[in-house]
Amino acid sequence: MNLFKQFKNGLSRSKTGFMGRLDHLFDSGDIDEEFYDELEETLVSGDVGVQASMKLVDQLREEISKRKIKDKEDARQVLQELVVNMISPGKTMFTSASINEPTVILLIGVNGTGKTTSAAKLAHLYKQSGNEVMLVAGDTFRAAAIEQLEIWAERAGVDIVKQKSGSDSAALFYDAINAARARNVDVVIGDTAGRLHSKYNLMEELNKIYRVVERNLPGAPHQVLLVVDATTGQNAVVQAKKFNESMPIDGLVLAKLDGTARGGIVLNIQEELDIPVCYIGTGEKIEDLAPFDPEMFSRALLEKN
Ligand SMILES: Nc1nc2c(ncn2[C@@H]2O[C@H](COP(=O)(O)OP(=O)(O)OP(=O)(O)O)[C@@H](O)[C@H]2O)c(=O)[nH]1
Ligand SMILES: [Mg+2]
Repeated sequence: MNLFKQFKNGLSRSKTGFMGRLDHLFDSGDIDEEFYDELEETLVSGDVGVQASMKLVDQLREEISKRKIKDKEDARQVLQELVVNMISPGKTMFTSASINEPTVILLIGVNGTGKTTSAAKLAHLYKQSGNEVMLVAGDTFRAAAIEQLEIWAERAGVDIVKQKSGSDSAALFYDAINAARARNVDVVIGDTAGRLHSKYNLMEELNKIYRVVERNLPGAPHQVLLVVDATTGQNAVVQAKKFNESMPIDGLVLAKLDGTARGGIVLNIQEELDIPVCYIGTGEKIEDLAPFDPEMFSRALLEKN
């Protein structure tokens, strides 16, 4: 199945409500105040968020009047364009400016969002494009987490740096950077333990990892990716806010977009926090990660079913 289809399926399964309402809205009737009101409501119901929904509807109103649009299908097209414009795609295949130092990428997020799987997928992606890659088993809380990443490292055919469970994650990252230097590794991809954004101590630990990495390698971590479960919707905004306080987030990995995904959240996070989506996860296999494409996203979300 191609990526667009996968994407569209993931979004629409969730959105029988949202997408059905959109279709209904754009299929008949006039472009009048009622239409704009209902559109705003529909967008909010699709997790787009109040702020982003209002902005989109205002912009749509303006464009429709400027371009003298009468046809609803044309209006739908304009809305698609506006959604694309609202989203700035995040950086993918990140490499640091220095060729002599490794690029460090960290994956963070709440429990079970898909961090470990995404770390493995990223390792695969970077390796495929010719980089020397090292995975770091930064989730030192559970032995099973370390084993899980070991299996992935083997599948991806990349190095892994680990410590026994219970050891200090920040110290492991410090050592991993040294090991990466010694082995001429291009990209270090760090898994971390899942943590609830409301748990102060756990968030402090994340901040410690950040500081220790930066101390060993100024400028690092070069990319901090928050892994968000696309099926959870609204809560992702709160997570992003909280995690961003412990470690500045550069972008999101929207995992499980093949499931019953709530795609509107992309716009919500973009508008509220100005954090771009870098990658989307579309399955459980190592190759099921793709750079986020705003145009494709907009089409999948808004195109007529
Ligand atoms: N369908 C689907 N499943 C995914 C995707 N990404 C991860 N998963 C599944 O989600 C579950 C959790 O994934 P993990 O990578 O272990 O999540 P985690 O964030 O590392 O979890 P913790 O370490 O416990 O916090 C696993 O069963 C994965 O196979 C995805 O893009 N699509
Ligand atoms: Mg994990």
